[in-house]
Order: sequence, then C-alpha cells, then structure tokens
Amino acid sequence: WSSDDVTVIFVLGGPGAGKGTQCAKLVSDYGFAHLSAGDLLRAEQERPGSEFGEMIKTYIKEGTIVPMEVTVQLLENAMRSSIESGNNPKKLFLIDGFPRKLDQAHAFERSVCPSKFTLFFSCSEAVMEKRLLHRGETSGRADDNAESIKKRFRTFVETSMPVVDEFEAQGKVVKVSAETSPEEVYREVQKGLKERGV
Ligand code: UP5
Ligand code: MG
Repeated sequence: WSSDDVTVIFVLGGPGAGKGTQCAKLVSDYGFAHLSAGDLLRAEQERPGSEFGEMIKTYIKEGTIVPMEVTVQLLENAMRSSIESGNNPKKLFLIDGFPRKLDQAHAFERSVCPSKFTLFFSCSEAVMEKRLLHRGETSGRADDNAESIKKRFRTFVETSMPVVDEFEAQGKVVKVSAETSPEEVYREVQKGLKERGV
C-alpha cells in the first residue's frame, strides 16, 4: 500500500489506561480496524511452532519491550490482512499500545506508514493499578499481577513516555484524561478526533 491512502492513528497510554476499551468503541462507530500490538504478541506467543514464543513470554512478564523487528512485522502482516480482507475499504487503523519505544516509532513511520496523530490516554498509576489488579482476577494475563504491573509502569515512564513527548513536540498528540467512566472518556475522544478532522 502507499502511505497516502492508509490512515494510522497510534493509541498510547499507560498499562490499564483503557486503550483497548476505547478502541473497541471507535471500531463500532467509525469502522477502524483495531490492531493491539500486545494482543498480536500474545497470539504469536500461543502460535504452535512460533520461534518467538518463549522470548515474548519473558518480555511480557517482565513488562519490557519485545525487540521491534518482531512487533513491526506482526503489525505489518495484520495491516495487510485487514486490507486484503476487503473489510477495511478506507484503510483506517488504530494501532493500540505501539510504538512504546523511540526506535519502534522511527522504524514504523519510516518503513510502514507515518501516523496521522497519537491518541494519548493520561491516567494516574493508582487508578491504572486498581483497574489492572481487578482485571487480573479473571483475565489470565501473565502480567496482571502486582509485581509485573510495577515493572510495566517503570517501562512506560522510562521508555514509552519519550515517544509521546516526541510526537507532542511535533504537534501530533490528542490528549484525553482517562480517569473517568468509559463513556465520559469516549465523549472526550470523539471531541478530540473531530478537532483533527476524523
Ligand atoms: N477500564 C477501562 N477503562 C475504564 C474506565 N474508564 N473506568 C474504569 N475501568 C476501566 O482496560 C484495563 C481494565 O480497566 C479493564 O478491566 C477495563 O474494563 C477497565 P483496557 O482497556 O484493557 O486498558 P489498556 O490500556 O488496553 O491496558 P493493557 O493492560 O492492555 O495495557 P498495556 O499497555 O500494559 O498492555 P499491552 O497489551 O499493550 O502490552 C502488554 C505487553 O506487551 C507490554 O508490557 C510489553 O511487554 C509487550 N509489548 C511490546 O513488547 N511491544 C509493543 O509494541 C506492545 C506490547
Ligand atoms: Mg490493551
């Protein structure tokens, strides 16, 4: 595809900020394809015969960032499938939980497609921790426990916030407070998208 006819919006925010929840709402109202980097990595980890399974498992448990070659390839494959399926005629993509390291951001925008902007959910660690521990009671996610959550928070602050800061400096961030109810947050999201012509 050419980057002129594909629209990519990055969706960033700390662990448990509500990226997946808000993306699901946008999918049903705007027809975006939703690609969660974390979901793609978890699926790859489960795929029989994957050469990356064990490695991905370790990175996720430790809350660190899987080497970008793996993630960029999974995203690119998922974008291609979405376009080829015919179910995404406008080629609209929400890329959730990516890029969370500067090297990934630069590689993706250079080799796949520049983003239109980044939707950024800001949320305090106290609120995010509460949500994740609650979800951990039933999610089965290997990283929804107090120890992994602490590591994910540290990676977010040290490694992922610099990505948001860089996009912010380029005037490419729509920031939404994610502390209120999902419906309230979504109203702010819709307002933010409208201001950017989406
Ligand atoms: N909830 C949501 N919104 C709420 C609201 N407004 N009020 C009250 N509750 C709300 O929500 C989390 C929980 O909170 C849910 O129970 C929800 O009902 C509730 P969710 O929408 O799932 O939040 P989200 O931001 O998507 O949280 P998630 O846990 O998915 O965020 P992470 O960024 O930590 O997870 P991700 O799957 O993106 O990544 C996992 C790991 O994969 C990373 O730590 C990393 O090791 C690896 N990874 C990479 O290596 N590279 C990548 O590029 C991406 C991931
Ligand atoms: Mg998520």
